[in-house]
Amino acid sequence: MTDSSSATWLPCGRHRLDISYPRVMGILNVTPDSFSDGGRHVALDDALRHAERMLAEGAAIIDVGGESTRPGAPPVSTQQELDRVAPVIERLVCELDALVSVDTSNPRVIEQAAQLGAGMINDVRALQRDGALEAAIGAGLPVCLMHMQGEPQDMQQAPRYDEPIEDAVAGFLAARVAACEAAGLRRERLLLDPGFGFGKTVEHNLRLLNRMDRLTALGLPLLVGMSRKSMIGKVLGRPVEERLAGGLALAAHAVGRGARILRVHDVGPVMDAVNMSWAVLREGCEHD
Ligand code: 7PM
Repeated sequence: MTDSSSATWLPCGRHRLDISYPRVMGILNVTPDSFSDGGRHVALDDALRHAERMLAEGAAIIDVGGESTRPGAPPVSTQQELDRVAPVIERLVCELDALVSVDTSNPRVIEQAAQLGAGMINDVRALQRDGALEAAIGAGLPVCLMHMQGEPQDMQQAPRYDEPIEDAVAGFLAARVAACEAAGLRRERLLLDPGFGFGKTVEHNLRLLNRMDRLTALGLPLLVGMSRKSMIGKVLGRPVEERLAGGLALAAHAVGRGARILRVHDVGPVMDAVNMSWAVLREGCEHD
């Protein structure tokens, strides 16, 4: 898996990322509820320390998000979002030389993050906000396009689909890829994400995971985020702090179904699950 002759490099600004094997993206939330409230600098230092630990545990990417996409969360202003993410991105890039992804839908945040040295854009709204597509083209960075039905405020109020969920998600993502390409965003810069938990019941999520072949068929690398999500809570009856083992099972499954980037909280344990699952997959291929 470290054979450089089979490497698939994703150019990410000052970095490049080999996605010929599954990689782990560590989640760094910088919403006010996420780190200690002992003043801005304490919170910033805590965030940096946490990122450093995730990198030491094997994370290839740190995903910095300042807008809570929690169901029911209030929207944040551009200035608020910038105030939260900009200092963190700056220090992650300068002090840790980290490959930083920015979890945002806001065109101003996309621009600013790219200027500060971020290497990837992660947009749960798939660049559908006014100006986001143009900002992403200007940034020249890879973009993760995620499927969401509805908006965080209402997406979990009895989500339903008129067709099989995998058709709805694949159709949406294919249309977003087409729109991005038509606007001048190169296909090689795109990643796709089914958006687990974003306007989906637990049954939708489980089916989507089983039918990920419908998404890999689109020919772009897949990113998935299931870490600590309520689909684990609902199946196992576990509160959020007891969802690690369930998340590891899902991570292993996602690798088996073709995911190339896993967005997670618990980097160390997930690295083991991912690498073990990948070892089985590779061994299988030797006999093809
Ligand atoms: C509360 C509920 C807080 C849900 C945070 C969340 C994804 C993402 C998020 C994902 C991509 C979380 C989510 N989830 N970006 N951002 N894919 N690309 O659990 O699944 O982290 S926020």
